[in-house]
Amino acid sequence: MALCDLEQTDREVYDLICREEQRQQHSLNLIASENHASRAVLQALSSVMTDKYAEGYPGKRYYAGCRVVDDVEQLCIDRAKALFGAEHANVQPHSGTGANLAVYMACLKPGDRILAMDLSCGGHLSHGLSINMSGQAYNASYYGVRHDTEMIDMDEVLSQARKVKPHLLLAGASAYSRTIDFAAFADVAARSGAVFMADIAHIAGLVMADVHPSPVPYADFVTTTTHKTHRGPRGGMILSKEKWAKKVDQAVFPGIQGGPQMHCIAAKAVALKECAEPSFRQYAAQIIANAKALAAGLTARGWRLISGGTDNHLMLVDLRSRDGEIDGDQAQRWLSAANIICNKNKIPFDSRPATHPSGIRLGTPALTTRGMKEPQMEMLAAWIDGILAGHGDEKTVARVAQDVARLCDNYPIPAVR
Ligand code: DSN
Repeated sequence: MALCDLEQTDREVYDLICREEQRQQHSLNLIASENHASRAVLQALSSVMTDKYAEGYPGKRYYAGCRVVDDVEQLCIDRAKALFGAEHANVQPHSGTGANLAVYMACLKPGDRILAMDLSCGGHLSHGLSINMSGQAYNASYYGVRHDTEMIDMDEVLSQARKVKPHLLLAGASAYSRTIDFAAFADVAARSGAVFMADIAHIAGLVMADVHPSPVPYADFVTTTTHKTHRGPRGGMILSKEKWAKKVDQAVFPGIQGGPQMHCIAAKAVALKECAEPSFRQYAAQIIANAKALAAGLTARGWRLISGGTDNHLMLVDLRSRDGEIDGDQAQRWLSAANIICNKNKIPFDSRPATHPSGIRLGTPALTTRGMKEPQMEMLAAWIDGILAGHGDEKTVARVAQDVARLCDNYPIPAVR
């Protein structure tokens, strides 16, 4: 994208931005939580909206001059409510973790009990991990996945809920490849007297496109980021039932944040408009079709996937399945040398440490944005297999890097189209 003034003012930052644009263009991004925002979203992000302080909410600000930003925030709220079918939306959270902390503040007291998915089975650090604020302020317990199926077992969730008696039951994950039964979670919450929160940061785009069931009808609170399958700017959002609206708004501001980032809210509004287009539904369906194609290609080559496959945008590869010697850190480095970018990840019941886990996580949202389809996923499966089976040998990496370069040239990222 043209950045003429930046080039004049600050050549160093300009060069770094150009380098990052080139890095993205010349690599295949399989990080399941990343995507490429549209040029329209990027333009809203770099607008004058960044200049405005607007503590408070539309019509109730602590600063003058908020007439226009009131309109943009209200537009964003209205679009979020309409698309998700939600009673209330708060679009101010700066991040998904912030959105989660705000929900806890809205409905819990310090020391209250949370029941959430174990990080080692695919949960998230803001779901009560001791090194996160959520684990220091609240008392977290976990459910996991079954040993045999590596899927969530709702009977286990119910029995955990009966034992723990959580104030809040949390569904949602950052490394779980199967459909989450939100209706069943809501049932467990109702039977154990807990409020129900769903964190759909990873699958929000799939939910909006109706290719994954929505938790909105069932949950007291739904949190999300806006930059993963959602494909908007980096940020967060909370949807809730109307009865929680006031508490949610107070928890976001002044509870955990000061002024909202109006340029980001404008960009969230743009992304929501894009998500309402029929083409976004096709995009979301293709994300899943691509994930299934990549999963099939890897499985056919002998790589075992956690739970045997995927229903959504991601998969976890059990690296022990073909070769007990490989760990996720090596796999990440070898693939990265050929410009295939993914992240090492623990797998359920992993005996290895997080720094050298037994898995890698692969996701298709970013490649699907570039227009890639099933045939490209099949090629990718062959390249990943070649590199891992060859333990990152230089010749294979160099050959795959050339193939990757050719593929990237044919599928530009939105910023360079
Ligand atoms: N860091 C994100 C992910 O990669 O899944 C979750 O916040």
